[in-house]
Amino acid sequence: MAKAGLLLVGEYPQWLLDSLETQFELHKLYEAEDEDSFIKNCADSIKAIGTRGDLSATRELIDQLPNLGIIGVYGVGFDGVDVAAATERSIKVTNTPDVLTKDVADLAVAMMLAQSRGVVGADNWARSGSWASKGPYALQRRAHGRKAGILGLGRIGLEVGKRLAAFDMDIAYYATTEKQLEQNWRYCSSAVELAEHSDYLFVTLAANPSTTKLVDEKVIEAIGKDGTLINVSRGSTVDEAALLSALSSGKLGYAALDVFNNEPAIDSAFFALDNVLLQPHHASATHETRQAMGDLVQDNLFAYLAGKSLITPVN
Ligand code: 8YV
Repeated sequence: MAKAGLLLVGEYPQWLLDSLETQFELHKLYEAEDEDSFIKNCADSIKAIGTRGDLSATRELIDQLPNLGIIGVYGVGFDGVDVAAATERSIKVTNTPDVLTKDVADLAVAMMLAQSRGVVGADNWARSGSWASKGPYALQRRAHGRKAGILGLGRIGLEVGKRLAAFDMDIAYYATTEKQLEQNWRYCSSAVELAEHSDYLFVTLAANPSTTKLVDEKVIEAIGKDGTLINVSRGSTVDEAALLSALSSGKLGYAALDVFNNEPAIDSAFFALDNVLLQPHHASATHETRQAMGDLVQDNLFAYLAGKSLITPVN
């Protein structure tokens, strides 16, 4: 019997492709010269889509696949998937939560420290010989003991907060409702209130229509000329034009960003700014976590083929 078709929207690690191929016929849409004809040629055989947190599965694509039963996301964020369109046809959607939470939180804290202490610039200073020829590197900014704000207290936000507590930071958070926490973190009922509290504002929101540009001009300016915005969620949660304007004018002091609009071809205006730390959307990109994410997306897809319960469904 012919293997079920798996339509891959974006690249997966080779080890994962090799393993998926034991049970699926792989169709690599990202290699197609003409996507429309590629899809038409394999549409009837496709039982599953494999996509990623930074990629999509649109209603237009879903509607072209009459026998589609599952969309597996290699990532925790499924904002690129039209879940409503999938659900209308009882197509299941799965993601890879939990296995990446702590690595993402680690990088968020690393970005705070790298930005506040000038780690990248200091490396360049030492490596270029400036230390010998020009003397000590410029003084930087303290992180421990300062005020931290966590915008979105889901799995990742909670792990960020646990890490920041070890830095003796005064922690507050924003969520749609106040949470019953073990920690005595202050609840702020708006993003602006949280920003006004924060020296370091961490964006750990889930990306969805209600969080699009939640970090707007008012929030950005409330962080202030001495404050730092740190984003490990999605570019869509921040008004990027307002961010660039505030960083350029000094209304916002600093930023440390792992996510952007239009990745990977991000706005070149970022490149001219010396008060922003740029990271290439790699918060989950460790060997261990990407292995665990791959295992989980595969476990979901194989469970679907076997008619078993899915491990991490989102609908
Ligand atoms: C990656 C992510 O972008 O988990 C997510 O939603 O954004 C990241 O883990 C991606 O999913 C893996 O390539």
